[in-house]
Amino acid sequence: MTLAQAVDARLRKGIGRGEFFAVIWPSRGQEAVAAGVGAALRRDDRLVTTYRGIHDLVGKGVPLTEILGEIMGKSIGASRGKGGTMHITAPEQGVALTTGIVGAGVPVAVGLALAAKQQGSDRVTAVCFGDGATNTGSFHEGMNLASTWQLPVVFVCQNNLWAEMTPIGDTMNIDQVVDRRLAYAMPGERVDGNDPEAVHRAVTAAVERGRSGGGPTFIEAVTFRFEGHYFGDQQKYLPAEELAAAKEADPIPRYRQKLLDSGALSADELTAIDEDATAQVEAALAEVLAAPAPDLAELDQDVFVNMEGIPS
Ligand SMILES: Cc1ncc(C[n+]2csc(CCOP(=O)(O)OP(=O)(O)O)c2C)c(N)n1
Repeated sequence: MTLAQAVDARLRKGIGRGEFFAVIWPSRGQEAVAAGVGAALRRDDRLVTTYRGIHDLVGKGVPLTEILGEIMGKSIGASRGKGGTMHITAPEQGVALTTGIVGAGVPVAVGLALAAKQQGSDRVTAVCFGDGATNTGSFHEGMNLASTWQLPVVFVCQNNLWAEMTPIGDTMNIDQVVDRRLAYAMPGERVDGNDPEAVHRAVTAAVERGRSGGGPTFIEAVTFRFEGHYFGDQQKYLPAEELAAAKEADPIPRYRQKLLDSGALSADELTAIDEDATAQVEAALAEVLAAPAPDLAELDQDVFVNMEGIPS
């Protein structure tokens, strides 16, 4: 959680003061979901997420140089600097892709899970998306096939209550996104997405179900995005009281307090974790800023795979 927050904060600071150029959709506020999902997955389990998924990549263990490098178009980026925030792939950590097409990650995740099943692998695929994505056809098509074929997919809706500048109540006539699973006879639950332990518990159970052949699960993690849709979004459409109330439930100070109250960690230990996160981000950033842009000669490399000879 802390590391994801540090990455987001440093990116916003650097872009804001013109230190570097990057386009981001801030994940501040949603870190507990990423931490709970990432900690519940095995390294070889697959993850598909969105443009807002930088926190998810951190949670899955993608090296910071690869994340920051890709966002800044550098050759050391996960996609060699040619994909940007919306096209990050990190196969060694099981990250199949981030996507800017709302809902499009869902059928990709279903395909990855189908491949695992056909290969006899016990790999599970988790897919993160927003509440708005659950209004798309691709979401429903993916849910239907995952259920029909009982595929090992964990659907994680990071419900931050807004889709761009539109509140959730303007686009769906249901009280809870989790109810959408009922149309596909899929098990699932709605959890507090600002509680990393609640997310972790739910995703762990879902992963076990998928791994043991029990099929897909749908999890709705209710959270909030504090910084608007994109970096620079003034959020004039967002009622100030709603933002203030959401910040009351900020997962980072809340979990810090919980760890202190339970005696799990001391204030000094928590401060050391914060300092370590900041140091990791600064070290990665220095490396990224010093790295070159991709060479023009490799412009058309890694953009096409010849499938000849690859078994279907
Ligand atoms: C298929 C498609 N339709 C519309 C858009 C434009 N668009 C970009 S983000 C967004 C809102 C998505 O909201 P949600 O799924 O809740 O995710 P969040 O941004 O809140 O994380 C929209 C409509 C798009 N990128 N792709």
